[in-house]
Amino acid sequence: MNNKKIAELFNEIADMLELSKEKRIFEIRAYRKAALTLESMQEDVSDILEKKGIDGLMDIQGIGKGLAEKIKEFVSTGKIKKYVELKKKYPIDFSNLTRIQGMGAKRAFVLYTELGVKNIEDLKIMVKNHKVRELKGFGERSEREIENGLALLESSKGRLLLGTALPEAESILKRLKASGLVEKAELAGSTRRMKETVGDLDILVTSNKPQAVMAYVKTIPEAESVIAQGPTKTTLWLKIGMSCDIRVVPLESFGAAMQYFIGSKDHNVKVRQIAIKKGYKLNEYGLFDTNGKIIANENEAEIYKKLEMQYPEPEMRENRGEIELAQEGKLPKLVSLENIIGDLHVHSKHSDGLNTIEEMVIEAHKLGRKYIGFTDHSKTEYIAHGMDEKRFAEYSNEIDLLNEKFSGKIQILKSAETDILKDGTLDFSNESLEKMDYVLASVHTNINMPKDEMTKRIITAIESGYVNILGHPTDRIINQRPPINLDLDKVFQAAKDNNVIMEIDSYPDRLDLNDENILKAKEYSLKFSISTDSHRTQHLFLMRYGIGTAKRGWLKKDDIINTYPIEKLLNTFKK
Ligand code: DGT
Ligand code: CA
Ligand code: CA
Ligand code: ZN
Repeated sequence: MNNKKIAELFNEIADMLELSKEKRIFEIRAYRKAALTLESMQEDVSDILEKKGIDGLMDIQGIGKGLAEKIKEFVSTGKIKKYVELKKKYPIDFSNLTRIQGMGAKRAFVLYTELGVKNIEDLKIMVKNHKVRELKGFGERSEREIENGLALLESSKGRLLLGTALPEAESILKRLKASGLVEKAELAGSTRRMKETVGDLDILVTSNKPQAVMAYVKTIPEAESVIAQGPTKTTLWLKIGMSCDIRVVPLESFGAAMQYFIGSKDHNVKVRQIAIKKGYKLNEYGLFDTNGKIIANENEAEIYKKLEMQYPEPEMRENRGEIELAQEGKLPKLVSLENIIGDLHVHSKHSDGLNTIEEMVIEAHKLGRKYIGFTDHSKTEYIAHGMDEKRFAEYSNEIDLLNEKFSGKIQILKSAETDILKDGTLDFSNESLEKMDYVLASVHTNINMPKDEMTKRIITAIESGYVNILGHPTDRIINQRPPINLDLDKVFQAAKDNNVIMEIDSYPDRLDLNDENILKAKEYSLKFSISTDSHRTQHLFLMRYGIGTAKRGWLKKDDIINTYPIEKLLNTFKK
């Protein structure tokens, strides 16, 4: 994918422009917006250029002539001249440094001019020697926060978001299938299990020309280099910054190979023990009896069947109790994307979204959604252009009018992502809250509170009698920001007592609640809302990541309120 790389360059150009004396706000914004668009685009810009030329690029919302030319420049030369020039002046690794929570381009620049910090490694040394705390505007607390940020970056090393890995894997699979060299091509590994972060991609294919497949995979545009190659396995280094194992396996043992390479390793170890207890042997070539006779190999489901187990969906395969359930025939029937008929966390231009309410509604309708709930931000989120009471009234009127216009097609629900303030009160008057079809409430500010205070703050909101859904309950950002300090048991109990629903935010760097917390919340018989937290039309497609997470948390259709028809949905909001 060129898109990711160009998005990264555009963001860095914006960083560097922010540092220049003449503040070109519009230019900076244009780069940032284009970067966001590129990140969420399905089609690679090189394909668009090939098919429709530069005009095709200019058809993309937020990309004008100047930026389209820069994209073209990158695709044909691998460089953007403007970036190279700016970089001479600012030889700083902004894209990694700004991944640290609270570190913008300006702070990174101060660290560079004062301490010569160019990259993460330099920063580590300066933090270790306590040089950062001595800088004006930093201090001991900032230094500690940077230290925590560095640790988080370290622990996530090399693991990319599922939202980056899955589209990349799909584009490689598509190419393989189109090559005419393979019969089957399937995704395995953690990506297939929809794990929130991915170490490397694992792809299995069958082919009667393994040599040709191995020669072909070296040439795909996603590949940067070849790490290792044998007669049936190639490991590529991909441009997006991760490796990819591609294996050619025999058609007759494809099922066994899938069972093995989907993993997880812990799941496999346990399944193999079950095979041994039955007097069998299980490996990536098949399930065999003591004489080496094949019991099952071509079909994955058949292997589980012969082991007297139900077939566990890949998302469940973590050895968290699914194997025992499969043996007892008690696996839950998991929710699927097709069950989802609405989306209850969507932003528009009324706060920090890119599109109008109507544009979002039209796209949701095309996706087959029966209802869509708007949740623009409240006033405390001033950076996100949050709404005060007056602007909420205007927004409310617009929703009423659009409901008439789209009547019979899709229902528009009125809500707001209402900040939970420091003391647990909500960021709208009761009068406005009462006008909403439901209230989504989230924590966005003062996120470093101690555990008991934070728990009390959220429980106060839950007990207000107004809150229906708790938005991204732990407020973590994967690889960037740890979860807030929360006694989840207390929060879940309060939510149960007050009929408050837990959100599963599908945005790939959130996935909040995560799989483990969903399993915990299930013990309290809570209900869930899987939402996209969309800020533009393309984000409405992110639902599948929330579904993957929900499946990893063993959720069924009935656990999830946005599978309900509208009447039942509105009933669940009644207090
Ligand atoms: P990742 O790449 O760290 O996100 O996680 P996975 O699960 O994709 O792990 P990976 O790529 O090392 O291996 C893919 C699958 O292959 C893994 O899920 C299970 C299987 N596998 C790998 N190594 C072993 C092993 O030593 N024993 C068993 N039973 N299975 C293994
Ligand atoms: Ca893997
Ligand atoms: Ca692997
Ligand atoms: Zn939010």
